[in-house]
Amino acid sequence: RSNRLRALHAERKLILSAWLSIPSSYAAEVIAHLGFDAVTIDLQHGMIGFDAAVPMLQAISTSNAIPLVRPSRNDPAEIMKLLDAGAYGVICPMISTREDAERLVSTCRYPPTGTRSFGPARGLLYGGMDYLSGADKEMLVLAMIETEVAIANLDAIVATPGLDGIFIGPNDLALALGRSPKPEHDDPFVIERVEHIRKTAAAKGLMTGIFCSGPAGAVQRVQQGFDLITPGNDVMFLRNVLNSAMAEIRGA
Ligand code: 3PY
Ligand code: MG
Repeated sequence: RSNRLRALHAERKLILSAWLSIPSSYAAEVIAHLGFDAVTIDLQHGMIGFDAAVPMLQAISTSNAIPLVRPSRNDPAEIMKLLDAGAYGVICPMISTREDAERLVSTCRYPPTGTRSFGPARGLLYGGMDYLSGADKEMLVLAMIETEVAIANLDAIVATPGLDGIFIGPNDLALALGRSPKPEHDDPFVIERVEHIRKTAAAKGLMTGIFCSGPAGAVQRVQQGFDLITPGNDVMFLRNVLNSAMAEIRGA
């Protein structure tokens, strides 16, 4: 199975990814069928471990959305298990150095290119029996840029062979710059740093992604030129919709 996100990026089309923090295969299934291009399972800040992620990947497989994961850290063992479970891309948190980025890419590629161990259990079911021949090409590798050290090393990170893109974690990035965590910051210094990261990565032809606080923030990021947009996570949307439903009813 080819990774449609690469084709969308090549055609300069917007990629929308849902972001799951609730450990539920049913929620994953419902959200995956809404028409998102990708669905990302968040094992870093979501309430999700590997055992919960597997049925969520199975649920996403019933839709056209490409299954992505955010692992809890740049850990080859965890990332390789998630790829074996059928993830077609990795958005890895806290990539701060060239070495971090090289290790991440190597984890997602089979020898002789990388160090990924062979055993693509669900990968074969999702990707097809020719999984091995296409895996290195299909797995999308995105490095999260969200530290001050990463900004200092940005040129070296974006030049990492095999890296497909970057994904900005705006909350951690703002914190690292001494500001309060906020997806769409009003602080000019944070705004400038975010645009610097986007431009530097885009100049290398990399996919540029970012996490947003909701539809308004997402529209702003699309207009800024980001390729891969996460409009918010499941809990944020659930909370907002239920809060406004309650307010509407109680205010009637
Ligand atoms: C951040 O904003 O730091 C993220 O990692 C997005 O979830
Ligand atoms: Mg973060």
